[in-house]
Amino acid sequence: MTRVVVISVLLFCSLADSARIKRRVASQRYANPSSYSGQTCASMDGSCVATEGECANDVVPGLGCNESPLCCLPSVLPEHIGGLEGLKGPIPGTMIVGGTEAARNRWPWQVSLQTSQGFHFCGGSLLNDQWVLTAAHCLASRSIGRVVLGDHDLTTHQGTEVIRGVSHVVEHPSFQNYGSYPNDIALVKLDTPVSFSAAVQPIYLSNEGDSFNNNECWITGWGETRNTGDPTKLNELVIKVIDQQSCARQWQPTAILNTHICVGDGETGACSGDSGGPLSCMKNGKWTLAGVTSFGVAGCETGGSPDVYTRVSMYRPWIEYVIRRGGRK
Ligand SMILES: [Ca+2]
Repeated sequence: MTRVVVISVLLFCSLADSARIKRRVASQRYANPSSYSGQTCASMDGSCVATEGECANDVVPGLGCNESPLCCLPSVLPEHIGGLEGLKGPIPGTMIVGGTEAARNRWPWQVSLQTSQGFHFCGGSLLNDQWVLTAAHCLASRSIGRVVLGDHDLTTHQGTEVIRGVSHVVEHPSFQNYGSYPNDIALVKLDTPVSFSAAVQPIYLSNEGDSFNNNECWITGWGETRNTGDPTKLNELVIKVIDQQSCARQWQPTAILNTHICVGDGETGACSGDSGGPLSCMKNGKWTLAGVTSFGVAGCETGGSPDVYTRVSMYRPWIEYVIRRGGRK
């Protein structure tokens, strides 16, 4: 147990080319309107929006929109993004060992929890227009000064960022900040709701009983890369969910609880600064939040010990209860 440390960061790993290209295509869909020939807003399950602000950075001007609407805002759900072969994504982030820099705003539910001075210390996931899910241990030693949504490069302003303060923080009442960090989950209520855009979208919450062992899953974050990448940019890693028994064997059997979900091989995965961020899995055609980054082995690049995430599906009743009560105790 002495090797257990809280993760506050993630790395990224290489993925199958096909998956990478597919995702890149999805994330590039706003960048090159001329490549949408033959597409309509409706065929992308999009909607025409009539105010210029809603179009910002989502430039698919007039695609299937008549008269006053300015642009089409395509659905961000990946199942609607087929048929755009030929678009090329950004150059892969070759500096990241086994991983890559995420395409901009590919993970629009990813948020950065920062101090009031703008120091990123943890990630989180947007659940609706005012609530973010993160890890309770993120809040044990720091308080959130601001929540940044819609970001990619923490060092530059790209125009998609949305910044909010915090009105409520609700840690799970049974969280323990030691051992294997049971119930490492917390909810953060933004001081004012956000509007959704291509860069800011919620992720579906997993249901009780959901399993993700055979799903496409990714982890993301601005955490340490151990000199394998640039942590000022959002990094991503496709990662395999490890079955509970194997994970318990590789850790200590008592360390892995049924409220945990394990991923990866320990060589690549989460690291300091990634804590609280999402394990996003494709389930029934929707990106679904399967886990919250909790802990791993110190040093991060340690084979044989999967990263351990809080299994979100086990907490759905608690999450709904807290949100329904608006954060009141
Ligand atoms: Ca930025």
